[in-house]
Amino acid sequence: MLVLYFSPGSSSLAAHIALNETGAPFEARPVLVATGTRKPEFLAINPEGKVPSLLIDGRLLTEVLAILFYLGRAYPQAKLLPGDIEGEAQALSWMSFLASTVHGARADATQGRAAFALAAQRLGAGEWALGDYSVVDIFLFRLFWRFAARFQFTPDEFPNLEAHRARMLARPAVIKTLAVESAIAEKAGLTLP
Ligand SMILES: N[C@@H](CCC(=O)N[C@@H](CS)C(=O)NCC(=O)O)C(=O)O
Repeated sequence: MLVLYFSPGSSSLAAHIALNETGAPFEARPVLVATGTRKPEFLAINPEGKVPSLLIDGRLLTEVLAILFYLGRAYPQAKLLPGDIEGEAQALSWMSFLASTVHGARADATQGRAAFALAAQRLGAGEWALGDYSVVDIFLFRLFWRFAARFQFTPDEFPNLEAHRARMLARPAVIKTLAVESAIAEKAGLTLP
């Protein structure tokens, strides 16, 4: 049994999309950043007070990178990770870069631009980060979707990241996840992204 604790539009969006991509049954439990994540009930589940938090048969798994890796490996039929060791290592390299360099630059527009310039360079002219669609694309999408809006990137700044975001927004799992999260955000008076 999988349970995902998420807050609309936050880091947990990547895990939520990946779960919908796998087709696995899961329960999604909303917990709003900064209010819900600091409540004792949630800290009893994850003392770090962060989303995403995934329970796998009651066992806690945290960190976007680890959850995406787990889902990619646990549901191979969804083809969210390459099947060879070098491909998997490339996925971990990309996701480590996204979790540290890109997510780490979220508080500052200048650093954010520099980080996304590196991400754009990594992506290059390809449709997907690793050639075929993978969890890396989900992670990259969530960060660009959120921070392009926050930093007010113009459409010509990162054309390949814009095109990647458009490809992602056409995927049924992304459409479904954003519909669920937008409805919860609206009720809470939040706007996405
Ligand atoms: N390194 C963590 C970062 C997760 C994170 O920063 N989550 C934020 C939302 S984007 C959060 O839960 N904040 C709630 C809080 O600090 O109270 C990961 O990759 O999962």
